[in-house]
Amino acid sequence: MLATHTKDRERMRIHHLTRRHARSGLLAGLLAAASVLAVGVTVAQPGTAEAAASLKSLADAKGRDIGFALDPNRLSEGPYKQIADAEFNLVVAENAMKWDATEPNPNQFTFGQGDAVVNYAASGGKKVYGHTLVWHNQMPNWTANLSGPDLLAAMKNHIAKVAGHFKGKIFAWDVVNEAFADGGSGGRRDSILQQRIGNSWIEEAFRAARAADPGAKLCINDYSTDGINAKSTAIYNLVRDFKARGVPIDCVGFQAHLIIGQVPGDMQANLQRFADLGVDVRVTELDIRMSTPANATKLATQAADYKKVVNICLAVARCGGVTVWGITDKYSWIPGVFPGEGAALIWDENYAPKPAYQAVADALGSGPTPVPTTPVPTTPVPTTPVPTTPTPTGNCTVTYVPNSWGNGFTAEIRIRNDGPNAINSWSFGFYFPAGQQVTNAWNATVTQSGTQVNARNMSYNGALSVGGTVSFGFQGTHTGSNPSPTSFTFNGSVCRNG
Ligand code: 9MR
Repeated sequence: MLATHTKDRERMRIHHLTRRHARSGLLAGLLAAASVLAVGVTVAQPGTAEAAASLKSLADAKGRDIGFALDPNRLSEGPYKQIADAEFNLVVAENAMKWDATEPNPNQFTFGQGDAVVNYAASGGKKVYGHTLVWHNQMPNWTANLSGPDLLAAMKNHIAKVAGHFKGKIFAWDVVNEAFADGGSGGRRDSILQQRIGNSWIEEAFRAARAADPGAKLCINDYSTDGINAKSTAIYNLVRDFKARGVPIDCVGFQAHLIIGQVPGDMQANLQRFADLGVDVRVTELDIRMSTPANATKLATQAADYKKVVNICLAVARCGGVTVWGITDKYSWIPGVFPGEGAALIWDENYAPKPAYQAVADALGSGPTPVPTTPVPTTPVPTTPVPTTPTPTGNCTVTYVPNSWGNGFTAEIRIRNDGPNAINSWSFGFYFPAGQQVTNAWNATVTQSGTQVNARNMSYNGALSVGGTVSFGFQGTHTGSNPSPTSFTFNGSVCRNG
């Protein structure tokens, strides 16, 4: 069932990719502009995010990588950068190092965006995973009409120049991406590389990459290969053949673009069988999508799935780590390719950590409970680090007191700002567990979308000192049972329940 589902979706995905890519520049600009308006000016708080436990510190302690796909243009957005800085020890370029981005015209190279990724990583001591030297998708137009020998020469030149340019800065490259066919054939994808160069194109690519940067590990990467199936077995056979013949290959990437509730039961066994061939493995593009809108049940399933995948990697000694394919649902590729699906990442569209954040932390950590990195709204740019209040379990405490009757209820909510900073405005969120619906509110502007509720301050109660409290309330309807929400976010931080 998974195979059929994935196959149909994949056809649609491939169909949309080119169109989506063409749109992406304009879209990026619009979204960036919109986000500044929505989020307001935010600045990183030196020291605060790093001081708290984070996914990064937990992964560092385990000696594994926790990575994310970076669009360097988003780093100007405060919350994005704050999370990127604090939560990850590995960076991969979401698009900046692909063939169309780096060689838009024959033998003319543009490394500005790729260099921005490398420089960002270097500034924060993060590893860079290279993605990707050769992929049938996002090839520049000029390659479309090349003959077999010319395409092979162009591919080898591309690899030599790109891997050469980044030599010494990339610890591992996806040399070849998505070279195998969907479905059960176990064959190669029918790409122009395959058609014009023939079977040898993959090993030619790996040999060229080794020559260009002998210090980088060389990986093959693909999707729908997370479990044991015809496609993953085809890659398994290729790796075994390369090893036997001395063709350079060091690692295999499993993208893990998954659907909630569908982590393959044999994923660990699959990664292990590759590791047993003598290559490293890693989860390279993890996201776990659902039909939208999200609700508490789907988010709980998603959290359990994230935890499973991280645990699978941790259980395989040669699994280098897990990379998530983006930070926030706001910029995920999924809704544009799978309409009606999304919410696949671990921070939501407002940068609030979802249950999956804690699940990843739980899987990674035996240490202290991490405080999720969240945007900290501020107006003045502080000249010195803001003193932190020691609040290891969160930045806020919430009491939620419902008063129910028949099919109606009111709820009074009291929030304490536990720091680290005084704030000038707030946004508060939760999910209703049983179909409740807000009808009117006081002391806050409350909106509801599906089961998701968001409250924002009024003009008179946005400012809260550290230790300060604010209360608001609302009236609503329920369908007979009125269980209280269990998890609340306040300016993106998960709160303690008081
Ligand atoms: O996330 C990427 C998106 O921004 C691009 O428009 C798209 C173009 O094809 O590629 C996306 O990333 C893909 C990755 O490079 C390879 N595996 C599948 C990813 C999602 O499509």
